[in-house]
Amino acid sequence: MTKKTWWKEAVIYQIYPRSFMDSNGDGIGDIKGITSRLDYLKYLGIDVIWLSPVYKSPNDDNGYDINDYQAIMDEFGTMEDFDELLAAAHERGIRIVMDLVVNHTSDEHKWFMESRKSKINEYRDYYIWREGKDPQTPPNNWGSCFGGSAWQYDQATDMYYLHLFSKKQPDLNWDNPKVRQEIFDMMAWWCDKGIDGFRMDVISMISKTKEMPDGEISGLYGNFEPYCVHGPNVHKYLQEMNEKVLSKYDIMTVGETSGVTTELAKQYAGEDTHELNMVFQFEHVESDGKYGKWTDRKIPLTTLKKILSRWQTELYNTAWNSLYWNNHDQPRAVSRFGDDRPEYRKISAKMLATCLHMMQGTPYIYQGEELGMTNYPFKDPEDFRDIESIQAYKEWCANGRISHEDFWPCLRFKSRDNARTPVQWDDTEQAGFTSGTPWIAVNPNYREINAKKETADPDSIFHYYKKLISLRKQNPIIVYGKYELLFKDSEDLFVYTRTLENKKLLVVCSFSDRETAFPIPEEFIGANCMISNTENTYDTQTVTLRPYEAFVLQKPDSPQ
Ligand code: TEU
Ligand code: CA
Repeated sequence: MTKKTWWKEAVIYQIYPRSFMDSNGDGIGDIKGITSRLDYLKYLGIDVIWLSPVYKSPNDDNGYDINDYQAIMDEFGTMEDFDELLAAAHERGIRIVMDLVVNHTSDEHKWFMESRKSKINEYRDYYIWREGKDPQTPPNNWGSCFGGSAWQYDQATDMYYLHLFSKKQPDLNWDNPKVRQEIFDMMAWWCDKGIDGFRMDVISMISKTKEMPDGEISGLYGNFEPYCVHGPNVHKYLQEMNEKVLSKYDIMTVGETSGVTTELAKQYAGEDTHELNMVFQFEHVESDGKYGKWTDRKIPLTTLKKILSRWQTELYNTAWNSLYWNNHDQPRAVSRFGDDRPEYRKISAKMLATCLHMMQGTPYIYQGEELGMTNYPFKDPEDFRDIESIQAYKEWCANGRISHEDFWPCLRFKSRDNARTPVQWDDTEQAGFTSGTPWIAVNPNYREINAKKETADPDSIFHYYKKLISLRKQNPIIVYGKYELLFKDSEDLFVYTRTLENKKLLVVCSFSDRETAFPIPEEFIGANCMISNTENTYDTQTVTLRPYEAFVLQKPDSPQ
């Protein structure tokens, strides 16, 4: 049986600090900005903030390249600002989970600056160095996630270092016990400060095979996955981390584990495996690619249902799910899985929220999702700030592999910058995000879509999220009930039940922009409606669902 824990019952809100709220007019979101909006988050009802990285960083990848794990990025403020944020959050009963980026550091981290100096430097073995095949050729054909080779030549010692992301993000060598101890000490330092957990960046990539052969070519480079993802010692290292740090504190952990299967998740996040509390799986956001991850098409509903349902049933009573539609690396949920045309944006955003929040797992809301924020209307590659989007355009398009016409719709649909435009607070200049010039453009729809308007309107997406969150607090069945999918072959409807003891819920979500007839299952006729995104009633045998309608029925308790 699933043990009851606070993090299973929690709702998490992700903040990408650069784009959340700017307090001093330099156009960049900051920690004081976050503190100033805690009452808004309290009102929404969330329990935990996942804070994307706020550490010192040269910002090659917006803070995911860290050069000091125990200091705050200048643009974001000071350690005093952070302490104030943590205290102010705790006062309101909100916990803070830090982003832990320890697969790699910045190349400007002191460990790396030492490491590259000489082959006998005491930090040499903190990173992964190899001889080239010959002076002009890297050790193998692996490509990095952001384009180009995964190896960077370094003149000082005439060797290459491994970087699975940008060349300013060298991979740490987790096989070196000193590296592990440094990381564990740093984690304990943050825990002693009183933080409430870690979201662990690409934690499935920390262990690499000793042999590093060429990978299977996909595109211009070889694939490193079989050698670097879910590598030989990853579970051993996480168990060590758990024993030395995590188990000593009442904190929560979530691993970012791209490529994870349900089988692997049972190990990473099993009830009794002593590694992590939960992982992020990627199947539902990585099954739509056309050119690598790039695409302009929607995942078919039957595929989406199959994936999410498998995670629901496979992890039941053995491991724990995380639930999300989007984050700082993904396009906006309503544009991707819903329908952001003006007449459908609001209703489809509420439908997606219903569909996700009624499943088993800990739901994550990405900043602005509760407002129904949409993708940005990018016009040309100059509009991008994100290293991944900029590099992808160069690698796929500029060299003529694919025409601009074919690639552009995919790039603008999937670009991570869709999620990174500033949170739209009100209808004033720059959406109230900054009094200066924002580091990335505000979505021009901010006069229509903003927090001021959403909080004022009781029928808004914001208030719908607020209601879903409070329903979770009142109904253990939403957290602990058993999931079952109905109508699996429907391309229009996502329907499932949740069952706990003598209680049962029916969740019906239309993913269609047309009306759909839905036969209410016998046992739910006359049931209570817990929540709905329309004015419809559900007491007849067949209901005609509006486009993107969603509702939840609660069967009256059966006699015991
Ligand atoms: O993302 C790593 C990851 O799994 C990638 O697939 C990611 O989705 C990327 O967008 C490739 O398409 C994490 C962070 O969330 C991301 O922001 C960082 O850029 C990356 O690690 C490196 O730290
Ligand atoms: Ca600022």
